[in-house]
Amino acid sequence: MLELYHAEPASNSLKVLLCLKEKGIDFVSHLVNIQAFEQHEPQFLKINPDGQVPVLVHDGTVITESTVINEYLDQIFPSPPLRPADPLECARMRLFTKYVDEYFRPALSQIGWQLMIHTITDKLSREEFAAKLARIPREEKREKWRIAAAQGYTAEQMAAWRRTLAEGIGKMEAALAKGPWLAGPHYSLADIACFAMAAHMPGRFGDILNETVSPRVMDWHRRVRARPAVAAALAMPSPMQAAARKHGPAS
Ligand SMILES: N[C@@H](CCC(=O)N[C@@H](CS)C(=O)NCC(=O)O)C(=O)O
Repeated sequence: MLELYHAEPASNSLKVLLCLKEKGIDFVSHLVNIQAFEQHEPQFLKINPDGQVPVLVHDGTVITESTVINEYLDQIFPSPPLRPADPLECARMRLFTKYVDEYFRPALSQIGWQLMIHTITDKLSREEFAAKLARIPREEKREKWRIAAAQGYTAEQMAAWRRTLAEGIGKMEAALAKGPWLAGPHYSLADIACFAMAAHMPGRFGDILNETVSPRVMDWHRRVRARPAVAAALAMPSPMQAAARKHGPAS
């Protein structure tokens, strides 16, 4: 049996949902409301001591990290393949998934967090928030929550993260000049990783992602969005949808 612990259909959770839906795999969905700090509850920390989603549980075995989960799923359920058989195409796929994990997603996350955090923390007293912070297992996550809720990030930091997003979109634009999908001729985990991050970007980051600056990425975005698996993943229910629609994804 496959179980997925996930949050809103965006970002890292969307990455795994897109893979599961593309392969038509049945799974039990456990929604984790990260706005309500459910990811830091003792019962969730027993499943993932890092206190973050997504988490896949396959026949009782826990697998964490969205990119690792997707590669695992592609090995266990090889049809349709989402890792190219051609070694060079596969290397291109991995360069995108690595870039997303190391640069693109952290930048997007910090910006989204800053925009979203007060809708969560304003409902809490100082003491309640301090208690929530103390339960966060990962130092970088604790800092992210703390800084965004307190003084917020500086304009320079926010500008640097926006430059990273523009750089990532530039890499995608360049790749799409060479083929229909990011790694080449086949839809792959590279497209899934990048779309999971860029799904909500048109409009919200209109200066970075638009028909003039990144026409190929805009066209790719429409083609990915038109896939039935993608529509199904985006339609997954979420306790965070209302807030995400208003403020952008926070993760
Ligand atoms: N590298 C991890 C990152 C997971 C992650 O940051 N997940 C976010 C949601 S997209 C989370 O659980 N955040 C909870 C928190 O910050 O407290 C992955 O790719 O799975």
